[in-house]
Amino acid sequence: MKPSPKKKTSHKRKTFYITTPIYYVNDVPHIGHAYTTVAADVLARYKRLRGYETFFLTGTDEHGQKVQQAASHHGVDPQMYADRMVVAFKELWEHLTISNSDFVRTTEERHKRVVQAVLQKLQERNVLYQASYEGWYCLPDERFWTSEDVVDGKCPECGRPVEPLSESNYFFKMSAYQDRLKRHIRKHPKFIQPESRRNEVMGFLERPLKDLCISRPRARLSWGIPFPFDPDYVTYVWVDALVNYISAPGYGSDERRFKKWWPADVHLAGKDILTTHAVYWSALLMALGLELPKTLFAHGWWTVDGEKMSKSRGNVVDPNTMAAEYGTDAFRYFLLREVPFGQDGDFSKAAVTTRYNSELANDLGNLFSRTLTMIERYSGGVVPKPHPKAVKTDDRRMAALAKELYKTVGQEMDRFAFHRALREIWTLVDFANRYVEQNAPWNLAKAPKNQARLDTVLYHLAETLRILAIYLFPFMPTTAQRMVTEIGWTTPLDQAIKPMDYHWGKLKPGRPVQKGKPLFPRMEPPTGITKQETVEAATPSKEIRMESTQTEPSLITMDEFRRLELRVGRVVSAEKVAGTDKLLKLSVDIGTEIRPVVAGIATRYAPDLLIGKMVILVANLKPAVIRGIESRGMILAAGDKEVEALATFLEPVKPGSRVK
Ligand code: ME8
Repeated sequence: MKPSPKKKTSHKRKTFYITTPIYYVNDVPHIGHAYTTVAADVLARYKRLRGYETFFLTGTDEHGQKVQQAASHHGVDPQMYADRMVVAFKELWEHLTISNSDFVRTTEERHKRVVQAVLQKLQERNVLYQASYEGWYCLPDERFWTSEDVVDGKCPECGRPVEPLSESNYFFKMSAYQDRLKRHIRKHPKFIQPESRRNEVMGFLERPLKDLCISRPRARLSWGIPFPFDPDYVTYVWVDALVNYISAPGYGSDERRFKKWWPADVHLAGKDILTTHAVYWSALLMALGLELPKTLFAHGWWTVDGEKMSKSRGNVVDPNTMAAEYGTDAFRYFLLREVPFGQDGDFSKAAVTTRYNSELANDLGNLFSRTLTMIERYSGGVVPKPHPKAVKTDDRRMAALAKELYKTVGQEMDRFAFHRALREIWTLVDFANRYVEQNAPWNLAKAPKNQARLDTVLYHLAETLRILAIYLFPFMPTTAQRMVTEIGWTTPLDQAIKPMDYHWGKLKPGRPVQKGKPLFPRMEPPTGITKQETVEAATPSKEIRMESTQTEPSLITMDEFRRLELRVGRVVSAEKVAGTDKLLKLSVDIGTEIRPVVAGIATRYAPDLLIGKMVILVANLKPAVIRGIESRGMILAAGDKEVEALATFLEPVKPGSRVK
């Protein structure tokens, strides 16, 4: 008998490489820069927690006309100016607890060498040529435009005036890659995200692609990386900048390291630099014979109080000030919770305060401090032991919800839907808050016979908070670490934690808890917000809350109500679900999509009667599988036991309209 071949097991760790744009140093960073970098940090931390070895790159773009001009305006040479400005970026990333693995500056030798090697390679591969360029130049954007591009003498991208220009330059044969790039985008739906941006790039590629001018005569612009084979020219700042994504992980200097990280998993950027990344960078990579990044995600744009952010308007928001005022974690949370990633958003202090008070101070902070106070009061300050016989259905439900988060939060994070991931996490926060009210530990504490139940309830709360902290960590690292430490679980969350640690029951009874200062002390609304607007977020003192819940019916806040997404739907099809008398399977048009919904209304309505009816759909209800059919939402109907009437509208309404 032949010996069976030894099984080869691979111990290669999963890797994740994520980048931000490298930011121009001509000015100090603002919330736009903070946004991209915080988002990248959240993804990097999330991947690390899930066991990925992660390379997270950010840096600064230091060459080019913009920086040269800013330096001369300040009367210093560009390198000195860049050295000074880079400090503001590095300090901000520290202030915002950004966990980047590397910080690349385009003026570093390690980067300049690679840019020159890239140019040399392009020259050898015969994809460069010299030609005279007649066109228009947008000075602030450093972009050439043709006469067809220019709109009324203005830059088509930023709307500022352009200047005529004619000079000899080097061109990259970008047009040669047009068809290949289109094929690549079609074949890889995840390459450019969100989908609207992908369509935008495909639209752009419908027109013939022009070759790219990649040099600047040194006589006109000295602040750049010289061409290795023609010292009269420096490299166009965009080519210089894009190369950072390969120079930092070792292209041309450390092939093993480079192979480990490239292709990048995600390039994050704002929608302003979509074309340079999706088209220029892709074509350059193809010319170099390198793989394209797996995903390029272009997020939306922040305005401030409804206006474009600009120095001249004086409304530029300093992220340092925001972090100092609200706390770094609350600021990070707000940026990712407020706006669906990919869409534009508006920043206002009123919006930050409202979310801070209602979601962080009230929902999360209060849950945490109440739990610790109760453990101190009723369990001698140590994590109590749950008693299997005292476990009730609600406890199991809470544990099941905590378990589900691994999948639901993971799915949303992998789709870059940070706001939805947070919404998933908040389903557990909300559940736990209701659980406190319903189980009223302060009542249980009144009779010694309830001790087993009291211990079990408090354990379930503490364990829920431990698990919540793991999921919150990528968003609010300092708070989450404090939470687990105060609750007696000393695992450092900034490393890959063991898969078991996500499981229910890892918190050891008997460990002392340590209650610190409130996680999120309440904030006064900024001047200009009325009391009315924040009254729903106001919390009475802990004692009053504990006592009052014994007599008050369970009231919800306006904010809790607003979390319900109710939409107008039109029933487009209805059929009985086989094997039951009660259920109908409906397809409901909500404007943007058709939702499958399983509804228990079959005893009241025949399917045909419902076609075309307008209904109210709870659109943000967690999907459920009922009798093997996925149900994505719930329709509203009246009736105490049996359904008596469907809720509908007096006037005609469009499917998808919000019901409020
Ligand atoms: O473009 N809203 O650098 P940059 C959201 N050096 N994000 C914003 C924003 C806003 N209002 N303002 C800026 C450059 N950003 C080049 C990049 S990469 C190879 C070279 C963010 O300093 C967003 O990520 O102008 C945007 O893409 C980036 O800052 C532009 O930074």
